[in-house]
Amino acid sequence: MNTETIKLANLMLEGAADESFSLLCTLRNEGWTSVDIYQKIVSGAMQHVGELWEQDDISVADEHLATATCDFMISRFHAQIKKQPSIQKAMFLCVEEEQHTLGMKMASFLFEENGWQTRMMGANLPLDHALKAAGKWKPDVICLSVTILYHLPLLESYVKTLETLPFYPQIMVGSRLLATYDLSPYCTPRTIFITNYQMLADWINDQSEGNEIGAS
Ligand code: B12
Repeated sequence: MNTETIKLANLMLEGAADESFSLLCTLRNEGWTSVDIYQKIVSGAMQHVGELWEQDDISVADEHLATATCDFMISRFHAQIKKQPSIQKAMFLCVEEEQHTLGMKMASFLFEENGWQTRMMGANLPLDHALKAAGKWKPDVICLSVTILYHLPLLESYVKTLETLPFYPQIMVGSRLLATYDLSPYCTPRTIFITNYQMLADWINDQSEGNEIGAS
């Protein structure tokens, strides 16, 4: 873990919103890409916070403060990034009971930077509501996020049900569990699995080069 990552984790643990934001801006000015800032710095810092929490070196309140500061910081950082004109549409949601949203949120920012319209439906969205919202907005891609192992059985019903929509959306799944588990038994052969933001950026670039969504 590099020094900037640890520095950011410490700033977030202090609730230092302005300084955390400035750190990301400094890295951007030094030439870091959004992909690397989100992956190496922000994700790395949150993982570090998780480790401190697991080892009982910080309290639940400390971890909540770091999470809230992170959420605010990435939104502020993304707000000042130039976006491309929007054409394609991507919708983001966590399966029911799932509260971990930061990974999915940064993924949505990368879509936006690359000229996609997005709808962030956030944590804990029941399937029937997800289905209705998607049916109305008709996104090209529906991105699902699951972090907690015991939420995995729900993933199957989300993927299979959302794929029945008549406009045939591409389903994408992002999860820290992909590093350890094969999630394909919970999905369909068409499902795309994304483990990190470079992989996502490559997939998005592939779409803008004219490859049909889902073709891989
Ligand atoms: C912040 C946090 C929380 C916050 C989340 C708030 C929020 N708004 O997100 C709160 C306090 C709510 C929380 C609650 C809990 N948490 Co928690 N949490 C974390 C922590 C510290 C950081 C998570 C994070 O944001 N990481 C940074 C992001 C960027 O990483 P990520 O989510 O993995 O995303 C990456 C990829 O997976 C991918 N990705 C993820 N989603 C998507 C979506 C798309 C479309 C794409 C393309 C990519 C993508 O992109 C990222 C690339 O790096 C982790 C520690 C850790 N190691 O991650 C624990 C952790 C995930 N939590 C854990 C646990 C146990 C819990 C609780 C059960 C604790 C409790 N007893 O209440 C609850 C469960 C809540 C629930 N029902 O969901 C465990 C999970 C263990 C496990 N094996 O399941 C962890 C690993 C901590 C630990 N070491 O024990 N948590």
